[in-house]
Amino acid sequence: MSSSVVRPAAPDDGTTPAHLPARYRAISTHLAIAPRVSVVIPAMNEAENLPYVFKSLPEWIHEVVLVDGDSTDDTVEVARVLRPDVVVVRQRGKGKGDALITGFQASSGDIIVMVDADGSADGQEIVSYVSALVSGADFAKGSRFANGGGTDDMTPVRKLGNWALCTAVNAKFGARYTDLCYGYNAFWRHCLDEIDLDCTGFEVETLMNIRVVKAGLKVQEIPSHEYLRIHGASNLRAVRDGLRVLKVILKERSNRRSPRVRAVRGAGA
Ligand SMILES: Nc1nc2c(ncn2[C@@H]2O[C@H](COP(=O)(O)OP(=O)(O)OP(=O)(O)O)[C@@H](O)[C@H]2O)c(=O)[nH]1
Ligand SMILES: [Mg+2]
Repeated sequence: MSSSVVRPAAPDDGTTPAHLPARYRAISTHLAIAPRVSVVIPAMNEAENLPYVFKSLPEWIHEVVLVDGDSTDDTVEVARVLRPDVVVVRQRGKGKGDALITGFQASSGDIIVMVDADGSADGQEIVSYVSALVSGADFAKGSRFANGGGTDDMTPVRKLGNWALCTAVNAKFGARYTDLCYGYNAFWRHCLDEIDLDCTGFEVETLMNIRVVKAGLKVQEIPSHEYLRIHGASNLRAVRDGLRVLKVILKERSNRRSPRVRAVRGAGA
């Protein structure tokens, strides 16, 4: 049977195709989206890394929100030179968790992507996160240990710690995660109302991963590659921060909400 459907030709450049309303942004020749994407970047003394981070961000994002943690180098100045439209906010308290919560509140997009400022995340992966969200996931959770992911940055001890904590979260909360303490994630803004973040430090990703499960949100893991920090030293202290993560797991366990299990493809619960 012949079809009379006339299919629009795929556009061959990055502009909005003529047959789409102007609010759609072309992401590739095969994908256009209406939602606005905010990239939230916590940064503390990352001036030397920002050129690499900003360069890897796709041009179709709506805004970049940089949350400065009282940097003593030129982090803010460099960000403004690289991207004059950057939204710079100074965090109120201390710690990465506090910075991210501040940045989420300051952002205006429908989708929020969390990206570290140390050059370990490739901004070109954002399309994978956004694709998962526009096709039905509530929360797109990066994973270095899903097929296709990887890490150049984790020591064997940190891998072991992350695995043990991830196993505990899976057992206690009925998730099927392959990674836990990873900073590259994306989600629809409505998730913030459901997970009600209240933390300050590096335990923030764990808290998010637990609360999205408890809230019954659709989680899809996105394979992601973590590169080495380019310049500077890590702010993470494995034992101190590992214990903070463990504390969050125990606290969330004793403070259970009834989970509604709705898995999308891959991990999540
Ligand atoms: N604003 C702000 N940013 C922070 C703070 N602590 C860490 N960051 C940023 O959070 C991101 C992740 O911190 P890192 O020090 O790279 O820690 P990590 O990625 O968990 O650990 P490594 O794998 O060792 O790099 C980086 O962009 C830091 O600059 C903070 O207190 N305030
Ligand atoms: Mg890092």
